[in-house]
Amino acid sequence: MAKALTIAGSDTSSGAGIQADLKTFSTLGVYGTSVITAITAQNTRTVMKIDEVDPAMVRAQINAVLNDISIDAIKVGMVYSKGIINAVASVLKNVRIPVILDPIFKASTGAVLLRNDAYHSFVKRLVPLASVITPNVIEAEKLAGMRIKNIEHTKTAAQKIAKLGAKSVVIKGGHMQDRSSIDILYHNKKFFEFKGERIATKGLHGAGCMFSAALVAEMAKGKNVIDATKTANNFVRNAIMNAQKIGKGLHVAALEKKHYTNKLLADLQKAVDKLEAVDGLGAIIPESQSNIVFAKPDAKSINDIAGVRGRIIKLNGNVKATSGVDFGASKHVASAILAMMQHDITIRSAINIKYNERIVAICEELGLKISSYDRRNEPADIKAKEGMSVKWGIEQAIAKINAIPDIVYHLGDWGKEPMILVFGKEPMEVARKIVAILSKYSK
Ligand code: PXL
Repeated sequence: MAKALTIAGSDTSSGAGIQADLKTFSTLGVYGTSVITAITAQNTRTVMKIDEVDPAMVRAQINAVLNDISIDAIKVGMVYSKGIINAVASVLKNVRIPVILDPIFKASTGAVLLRNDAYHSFVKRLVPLASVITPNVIEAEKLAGMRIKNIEHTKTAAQKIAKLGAKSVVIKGGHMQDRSSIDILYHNKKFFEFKGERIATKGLHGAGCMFSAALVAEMAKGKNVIDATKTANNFVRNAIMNAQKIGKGLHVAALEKKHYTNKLLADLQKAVDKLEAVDGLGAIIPESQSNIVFAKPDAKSINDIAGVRGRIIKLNGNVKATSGVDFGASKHVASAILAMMQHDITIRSAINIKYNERIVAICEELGLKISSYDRRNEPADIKAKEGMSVKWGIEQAIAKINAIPDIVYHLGDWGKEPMILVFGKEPMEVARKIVAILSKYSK
């Protein structure tokens, strides 16, 4: 098992710091060890008190771990004081394990997490030890000594930070004002961009810690910096989309899913969990990602149909739901189910997957009933009406074979990705069909 070490501060709210790091390591299948540099008393609203750990104790903790456990990658987060920085640097300068340095200067709630009189030591002693440094835009501005207003500035700042001695630099785009959020990696004198739609949040705690911890976990597993950054970017988008209000203040980036008391939502969530556990399922997820839905028996509108809030996305070859399940969370797949239920009230669940001829052939081999429609034949008045296309397509597919199909596909159209819909009576049945398809597909 890959093993990682985080050297960071404790956060009582567990949204950030050591606690977030360990949760992230576990979720990504890496064994996490931890060295505590400082103890904070904090909640989602404020940091009330910080006590630093005696530097000799920090050194002893690091040695205790490294002298026994073969660690594959190390994260350094909150270090707070000159004494702690010296303790950490003096041990790490003699180890040959990749160090991912997350410069923690201030908490999202404003508290100082690196003392002013420690900044110089941070730059001189820790930054040169970093295989990767992961500032957000605000931290990058301080490190590079310049303002960052756009991507070009970000790239210049990354080069300046590399000159301080960090081998690779990731500047996280989350604090920029653009519509999309772009993480920029500067590595081997080249730039790599990791882009995504900006996610609206109501003030967030912990996302930065999870990003660097995910990067550490992936590097511990042996991924290179580029692939690890891509996964970390994906992973944190998930955690942000799934942010939870756990206290009265900032929401926290979260990996935990809600437990559903509503039976229909719980059944759908169970199927989502099953899909997440299927190895290699990412291979049949379309570019525009997937959703799985489950309708109330008497569903009249998409608000009566539950789906994954966000999507089911490809992550590391497998899949991950970006959030929990809820009514009204799907538009397309839910519209397909509504159309289907007009013909057979028992068909209440569906998922969309990638189209290709091989998958259709496999469905045939499995004895599934298949139909299709051609989006290019769609009448203009239907195309013009939001949400009508899918209904029209399902009607066509049912009429074509004069029966209720298990599988409906279309070959796409201008700007529309070809797609397969897999139907069933309930989500677990749909999930079982997906597992059967994949097991033939990955042979
Ligand atoms: O989010 C940065 C951070 C890191 N480490 C600890 C923290 C915080 C933010 O509050 O408390 C311990």
